[in-house]
Amino acid sequence: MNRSALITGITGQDGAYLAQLLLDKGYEVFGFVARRSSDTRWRLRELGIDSHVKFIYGDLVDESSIMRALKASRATELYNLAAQSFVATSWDQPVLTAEVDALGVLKCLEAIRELDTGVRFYQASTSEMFGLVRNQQQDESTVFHPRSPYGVAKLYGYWITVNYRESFGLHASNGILFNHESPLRGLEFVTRKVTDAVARIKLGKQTELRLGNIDARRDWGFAGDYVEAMWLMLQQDKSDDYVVATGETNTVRDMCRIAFEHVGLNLEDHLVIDSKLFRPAEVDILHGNPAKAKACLGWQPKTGLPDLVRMMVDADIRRVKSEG
Ligand code: NAP
Ligand code: G4F
Repeated sequence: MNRSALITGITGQDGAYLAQLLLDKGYEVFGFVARRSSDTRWRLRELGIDSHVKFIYGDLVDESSIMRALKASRATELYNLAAQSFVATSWDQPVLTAEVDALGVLKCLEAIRELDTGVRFYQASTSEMFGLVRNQQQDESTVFHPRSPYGVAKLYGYWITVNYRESFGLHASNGILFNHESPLRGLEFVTRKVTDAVARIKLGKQTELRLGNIDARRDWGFAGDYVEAMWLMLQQDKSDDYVVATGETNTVRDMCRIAFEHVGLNLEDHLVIDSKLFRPAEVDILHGNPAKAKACLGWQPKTGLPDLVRMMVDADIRRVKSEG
């Protein structure tokens, strides 16, 4: 059977790994890409798949472009990964964040409803929706209390996906993914900021690393493992919502230590705490319980934090060396 998928956010970290996974499975992969003034396809090139993806220009704020992309691609699966995904930016651009991360989801669902061709839908929901958590592991029944305009916008995306499933019988699933990282992570996120800095310090190109709240705890997994869970959700007879996490939680400080120790450096010699990098409201701890995804999807995380961090540091050392 010929299978085709349309991926919004294909130029992002998850989009690149998901495109690679689907191409490996024999899918025809269409990438829904926003027009930008400079090149955004470096991740697809790093994975060697740029020329295998068929690109369609569009933007999540423009419903007509989503409709056109669905028609042109004849996709049977739509993965909505596009978002303003950086939490800190959501306090500076809350309206844009809501337009893309909340209403953008509704626009995808409306396009699917209108076309009525049975397209299966994946929504990139997030553990940021849990926000102010009590002291237990978060699962699909945990109460939401988002702490940022990003988390609030994503919560709308989550509920409108549930609502269109219940109202119109769409095959629409939410993956509630905890933080996941990789060598393709954007430099603004803390793990990649740290591994890039470690590489530069090791190679004599930088001396300090400025961070905000290093006591925050996150449940960090590898993006390459997590895109498999996205695909599995759309292969189920019934759509549903799933937490995807490792079940382990560590502080930013723990993560930094692994990165510095990997290259024989001492974190305390280089770390500067900068109060400007603290957020107006913080998510202090995220700790997921992926039992449902394990039981129903047969999904397992394969990469632990130490291996993930070492993989990222090694990739950044190679990159920084190649800069000359
Ligand atoms: P990312 O690297 O920041 O990628 C975001 C993607 O969205 C990029 O391709 C970007 O395109 C695209 N995009 C942004 N605004 C758009 C618009 N208006 N129209 C069309 N495309 C637009 O994010 P990621 O880490 O891969 O995450 C993928 C999704 O999962 C996001 O929805 C994120 O919120 C969610 N999520 C991520 C994590 C995580 O830990 N990574 C955890 C839970 C949920 P450009 O390249 O042109 O900017
Ligand atoms: O790496 P972060 O920016 O990721 P955050 O805010 O947890 O969001 C990521 O994961 C979410 C899933 O839970 C996604 F939905 C979202 O799209 C994104 O992918 O920050 C992690 C922690 C925070 O507590 C932050 O305050 O690291 C802390 N931190 C400390 N210093 C820093 C820094 N974060 C960044 N980005 N930069 C710092 O200098």
